[in-house]
Amino acid sequence: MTRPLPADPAGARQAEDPQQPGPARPPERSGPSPGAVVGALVEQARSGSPRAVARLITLVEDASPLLREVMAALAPHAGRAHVLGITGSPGVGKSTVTSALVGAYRGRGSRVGVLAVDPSSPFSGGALLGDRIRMQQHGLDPEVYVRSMASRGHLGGLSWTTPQALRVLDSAGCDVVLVETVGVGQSEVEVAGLADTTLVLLAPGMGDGVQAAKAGILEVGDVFVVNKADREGADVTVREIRAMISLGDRSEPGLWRPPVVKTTAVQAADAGIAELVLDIDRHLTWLTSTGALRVRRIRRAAEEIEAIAIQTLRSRIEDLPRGARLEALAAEVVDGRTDPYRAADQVTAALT
Ligand SMILES: Nc1nc2c(ncn2[C@@H]2O[C@H](COP(=O)(O)OP(=O)(O)OP(=O)(O)O)[C@@H](O)[C@H]2O)c(=O)[nH]1
Ligand SMILES: [Mg+2]
Repeated sequence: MTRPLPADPAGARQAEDPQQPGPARPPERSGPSPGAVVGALVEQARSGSPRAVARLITLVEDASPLLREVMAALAPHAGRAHVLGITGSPGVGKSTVTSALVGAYRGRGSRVGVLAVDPSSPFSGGALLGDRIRMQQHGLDPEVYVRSMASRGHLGGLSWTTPQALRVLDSAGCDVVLVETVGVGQSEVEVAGLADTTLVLLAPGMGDGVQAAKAGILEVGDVFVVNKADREGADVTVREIRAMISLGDRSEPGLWRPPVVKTTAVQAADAGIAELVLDIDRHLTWLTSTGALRVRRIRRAAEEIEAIAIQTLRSRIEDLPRGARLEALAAEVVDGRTDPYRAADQVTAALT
């Protein structure tokens, strides 16, 4: 499916492209200003260059000082992509369903972005998603951008890098962006915070229904997918999920009632995928017509702003002058010369 975005290691970047806006390049050197370089990169990304998109996402991962300009240049173009979050237990078929969805969206001419967050299966080079053979069929498709990211980067993970990478893919003109996260810990709840539409995948016979209820993902699912429907027990799982959904408080008029779709993503025929796409479309229509889309996106942007602000404060704390330095204060706390509250007051006072 997909052509993986070029890995773009730092060394190769510098050697290949004299315009590469890496942080190592001193601004006073002659040549285009960082602003001009960012502008050119954003233009290239928007006109469909996978390489430019890859570079912009690398700037996100590197927390490059250029990000501020990148995001300013991208801002007017944001908000057009339908962001789909895909979550579920390891091995349930998230990558395979993602591949099938990419195929379906490409079939109607959409430009598609895929972010795989913390994939448990190896995800590099040509071996992208679960269904490698199908992937290779789309290997030369420049309208599909795929990138895998570690969820716990040095800046605190999903809450920081993933929304920024999403922003790049969205502003680069993707009609749909699929975000795959492994359903362990908090990531499914976090991905629901990012997505316009959250797909929760389950498989028959894994006790997934019960697990889903325990993990709280019944609340975050907008569309439930019982994948591996070729296996025994799929209908039982569908019934279980339907029953659990109807126990929730979502059946009031005007509220979205999450559909449960059966898929068999490994078959060439992609059983259920067309229906899944229709349900995803219906959800987008519901989001738009009720104003829920704007509410979700405002909440998402608020989290983004907060994450950036916290990050800024954190680095300013690290840069504090000697007297208020965190370690010095910590030593005073350890020695009993002050308490953590008074120490924290000193830190915050020094920030203003
Ligand atoms: N029988 C059957 N197997 C499937 C189906 N969908 C996926 N699989 C298989 O299930 C295995 C796991 O699929 P993946 O798509 O890698 O699952 P995943 O949820 O992305 O896995 P992780 O990213 O490792 O959590 C692969 O061997 C797939 O070929 C299906 O509909 N039916
Ligand atoms: Mg996967």
